Amino acid sequence: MVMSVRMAPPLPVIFLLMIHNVFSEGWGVSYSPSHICSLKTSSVIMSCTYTYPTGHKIEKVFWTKNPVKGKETPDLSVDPEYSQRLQYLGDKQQNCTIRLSHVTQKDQHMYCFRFITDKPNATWLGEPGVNLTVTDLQVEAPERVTEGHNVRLTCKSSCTLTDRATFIWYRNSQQLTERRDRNNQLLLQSVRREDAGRYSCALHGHTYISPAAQLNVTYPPKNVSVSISPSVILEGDSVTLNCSSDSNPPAEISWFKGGMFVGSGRIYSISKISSDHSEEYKCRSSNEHGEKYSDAVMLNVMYAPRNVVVSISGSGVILEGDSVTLICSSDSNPPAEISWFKGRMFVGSGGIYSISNIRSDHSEEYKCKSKNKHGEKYSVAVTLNVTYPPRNVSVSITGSGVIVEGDSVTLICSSDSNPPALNFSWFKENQSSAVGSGQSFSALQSGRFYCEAHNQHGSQRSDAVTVTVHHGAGRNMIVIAATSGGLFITIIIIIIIWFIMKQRCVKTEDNRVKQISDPDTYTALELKSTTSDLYDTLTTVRPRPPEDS
Ligand SMILES: *[C@@H]1O[C@H](CO)[C@@H](O)[C@H](O)[C@H]1NC(C)=O
Ligand SMILES: *[C@@H]1O[C@H](CO)[C@@H](O)[C@H](O)[C@H]1NC(C)=O
Ligand SMILES: *[C@@H]1O[C@H](CO)[C@@H](O)[C@H](O)[C@H]1NC(C)=O
Ligand SMILES: *[C@@H]1O[C@H](CO)[C@@H](O)[C@H](O)[C@H]1NC(C)=O
Ligand SMILES: *[C@@H]1O[C@H](CO)[C@@H](O)[C@H](O)[C@H]1NC(C)=O
Ligand SMILES: *[C@@H]1O[C@H](CO)[C@@H](O)[C@H](O)[C@H]1NC(C)=O
Ligand SMILES: *[C@@H]1O[C@H](CO)[C@@H](O)[C@H](O)[C@H]1NC(C)=O
Ligand SMILES: *[C@@H]1O[C@H](CO)[C@@H](O)[C@H](O)[C@H]1NC(C)=O
Ligand SMILES: *[C@@H]1O[C@H](CO)[C@@H](O)[C@H](O)[C@H]1NC(C)=O
Ligand SMILES: CC(=O)N[C@H]1CO[C@H](CO)[C@@H](O)[C@@H]1O
Repeated sequence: MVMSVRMAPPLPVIFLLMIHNVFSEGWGVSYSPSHICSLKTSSVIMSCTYTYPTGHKIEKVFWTKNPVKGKETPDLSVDPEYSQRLQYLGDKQQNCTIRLSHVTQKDQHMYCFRFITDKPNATWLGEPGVNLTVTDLQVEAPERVTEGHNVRLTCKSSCTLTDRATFIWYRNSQQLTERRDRNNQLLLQSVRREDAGRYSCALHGHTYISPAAQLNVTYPPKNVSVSISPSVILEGDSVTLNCSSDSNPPAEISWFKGGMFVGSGRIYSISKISSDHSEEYKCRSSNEHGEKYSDAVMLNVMYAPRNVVVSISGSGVILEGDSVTLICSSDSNPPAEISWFKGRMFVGSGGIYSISNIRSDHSEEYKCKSKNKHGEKYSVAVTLNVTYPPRNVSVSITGSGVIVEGDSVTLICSSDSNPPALNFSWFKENQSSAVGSGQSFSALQSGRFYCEAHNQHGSQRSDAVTVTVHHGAGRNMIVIAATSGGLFITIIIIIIIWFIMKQRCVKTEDNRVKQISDPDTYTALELKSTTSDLYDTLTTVRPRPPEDS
């Protein structure tokens, strides 16, 4: 089957062949195109026509590769490397087209058509033949590109492909549909992070896909954030701050506490946290393209109440009848609940406790309790100092029990007030001007006397007491009686006392002073009719040892 011009042909034939290869009329093979650049694994059609002088009849046609003068030109259709892949599409008249499928780089040769006619020694080799070049595809891309820049990817072939098919691009095996630039180029404008990936290219209608090329998009840090663990921080806990950021290349992390650098590395740990750490922390993430700070985090350190203090609203003096507001302040996290206690009794809750129309009996200890889920604490108790003007002003008497003529009796003014009354005025009834001042007053004459106690909030006057100087039987007697029981009772008492004294004093000749200032005593006197008992009662009420003169 192998047809060849092995035997050395006679000179005229050689001449004919050689001459006719180039010049001979009627003999020829033409290839279109004569140079084919084909993609690896694809099928190549080598279009071919041939001519020969009339009268010849084609006996044999075949293709061979890389013919060498004087050497055998084997038929490719019997070459095991080709037999499965080669298909003669032509005929035995003029069309010598073939198809070679699944081409590889090994197929890069010069392919020539040869035919033999029925005339003796008439054989023709179409030289030069088809120069087949097989190429693969390579993605040409920069190793890395910075976000925002433009980048052009090229799908490279080693020769200009004869088949002007469209290029297709893949990123991470997903076909891209947009942004194709020129025929074999992919233009990525203003590259984003998402554009990073493995790029490969292919030709439309061909199964071959290029090896992938990695496009690395670098960018400054973004999404810088701090996570805190644990999420609820109790004083004394160990706390870990974790700075996460997205950047390429990976960022360097620095930590700042209230603007001051405190450390570096992605993790920042605080052991035994105190509430002093309740400051703002932030991290900075930086790489060669830029830096970015995280939002500041407020470490929220929880702690039990402390510094629990009661304060009284308004300043200065609390006057009876005022409204008073107590404020409980405390330091805690989370905020505490406040309860109020008067003595040991719960009286209310909330940060503010109000007492309207305060009375002096509110002068008790108040304290508040501050409580959150981490603990509780009581304030120091405060005592409300409720001031009020003098009240229950009364006159009592001291001095000797026996007064001779010319002696005096001392009257003492007492009162209940806050602050205590320091200013006293003494009056004699029916006299407009004061007859004395000071807490005690010496009365020298008969009359009805009363005192008036003052403090800065006001004054009050006492009931009047009656001082009576008796001149009788060589002795003087002063009887003082309060008038609160009424003039009538006083007169009766004076008469009774005078009667008793008269009976007793006949023997003793003593001058006696009786003083009665407690109204209750008069009630007792009224009920008792036995005269001797009455005197005992009086001395019991105001025990005062009799003094002999
Ligand atoms: C040769 O044959 C092929 C396949 O049948 C055909 O595609 C081609 O057009 C023919 N060439 C000519 C010049 O007729
Ligand atoms: C085939 O083409 C290639 C590329 O153009 C060239 O390098 C090579 O020399 C050619 N081969 C022949 C036999 O002409
Ligand atoms: C970064 O932030 C952007 C915008 O806030 C968001 O869409 C994206 O999911 C974030 N990326 C990461 C990894 O958190
Ligand atoms: C820090 O946070 C990142 C994600 O935000 C996480 O993957 C990583 O495990 C964390 N590191 C630690 C030590 O918690
Ligand atoms: C991208 O480039 C940066 C900088 O050269 C490098 O640190 C990083 O590892 C690269 N990333 C990938 C996925 O190749
Ligand atoms: C004042 O007097 C009234 C009645 O006389 C009495 O009920 C009250 O207890 C007295 N107050 C004081 C503080 O002594
Ligand atoms: C109460 O207040 C008054 C006036 O401010 C003052 O004179 C007095 O000493 C106070 N009493 C006490 C117990 O603090
Ligand atoms: C005592 O009270 C009287 C009467 O209100 C007043 O005139 C006097 O100035 C007061 N004296 C003192 C020392 O407060
Ligand atoms: C003194 O005054 C009282 C009332 O304040 C009155 O009842 C009495 O009659 C007066 N006595 C004299 C002597 O004026
Ligand atoms: C010169 C030469 O090779 N001539 C040959 C042509 O073909 C005939 C028959 O095939 C041969 O006998 C000749 O020798």
